[in-house]
Amino acid sequence: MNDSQIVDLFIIKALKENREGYISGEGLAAAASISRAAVWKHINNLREKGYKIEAVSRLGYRLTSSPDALLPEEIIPILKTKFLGEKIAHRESVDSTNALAKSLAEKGEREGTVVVAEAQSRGKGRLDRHWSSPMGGIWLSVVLRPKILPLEASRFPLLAAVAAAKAIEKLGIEPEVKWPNDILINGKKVCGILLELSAQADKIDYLVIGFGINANFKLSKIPQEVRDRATTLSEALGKKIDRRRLVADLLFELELGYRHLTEGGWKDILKDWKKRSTMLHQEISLNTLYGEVKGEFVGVDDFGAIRIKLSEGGVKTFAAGDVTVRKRLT
Ligand code: BT5
Repeated sequence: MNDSQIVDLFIIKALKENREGYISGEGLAAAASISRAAVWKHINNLREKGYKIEAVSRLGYRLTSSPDALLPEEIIPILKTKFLGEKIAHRESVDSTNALAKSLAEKGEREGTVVVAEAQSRGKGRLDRHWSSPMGGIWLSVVLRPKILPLEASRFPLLAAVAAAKAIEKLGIEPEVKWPNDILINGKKVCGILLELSAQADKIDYLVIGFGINANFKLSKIPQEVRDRATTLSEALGKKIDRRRLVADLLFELELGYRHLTEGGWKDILKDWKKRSTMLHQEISLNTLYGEVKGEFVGVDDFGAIRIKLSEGGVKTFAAGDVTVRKRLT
């Protein structure tokens, strides 16, 4: 974060703590160790971001409303993380937060940086599928640099799904996880996760984990063919959610899980994931790049791959694919 952003954060915090009254420009300048002209510049900058700040001569400034946006000024003060989200790059609109996070990571961006956008024009799913990303959702990517073998990276979609599910549960909803990277509510997709990485043979340069959470928008904002299999948190709850709180909870859960994973806690993460899976032990079909396989979903292996007891006999493991339930066995 640069000095100017730190001052913005400081001013917003001071204004929020004094909503009832006015803070003088002089007082703000002294507290932030900047000139009164600089205070004026920062106030204007914050107004451009959507903050409504009243200015009354001889009295000073008063915050009358904050924008409904995932601005660092809104998220950082409520974060409970140690390093995740220390730096947040916010965009009104971007092609893809994963693409931006990757280009920042290529330039050496440190671990824990978050990219978040109000809308995406070219949101990505797996296999270059399109991810609909209208205003009101949470389109967010995290840069990580784990010291693990590239082969262990396939644990991250499950780790991320558990973190997102736990954050959503705080809203009083019981979501389910769907292998490998989806979160569903009543069988409909509310969140998708996209993991991208850059690695050498024995070392990960960086990982980008992208979360697409359908938070506060009407389903009519996404294409018909997607709509039937999708839902939003506001639809599930019948009211808008506080997106800032959800982002803070998600980053907290992700950091907790990440630390646990690097300390050897994979088994617990998998247990947490399985607890939230309703497809385990069901008859499923898995669509892979090499065709369709059918059988019972019997488990997830040590590297996050799906294990299927094939209808024609034997158990096989698959690293990628799309699952559909064919028959509920229980
Ligand atoms: C995913 O892919 O589920 C991963 C989605 C990750 C999106 C995030 S947003 C922030 C970050 N930046 C990015 O550019 N991407 C990540 P997959 O399992 O392949 O699912 C894609 C399929 O989900 C599409 O083919 C549609 O059928 C469906 N879909 C598209 N948009 C959707 C939405 N908003 N809600 C529910 N389903 C959707």
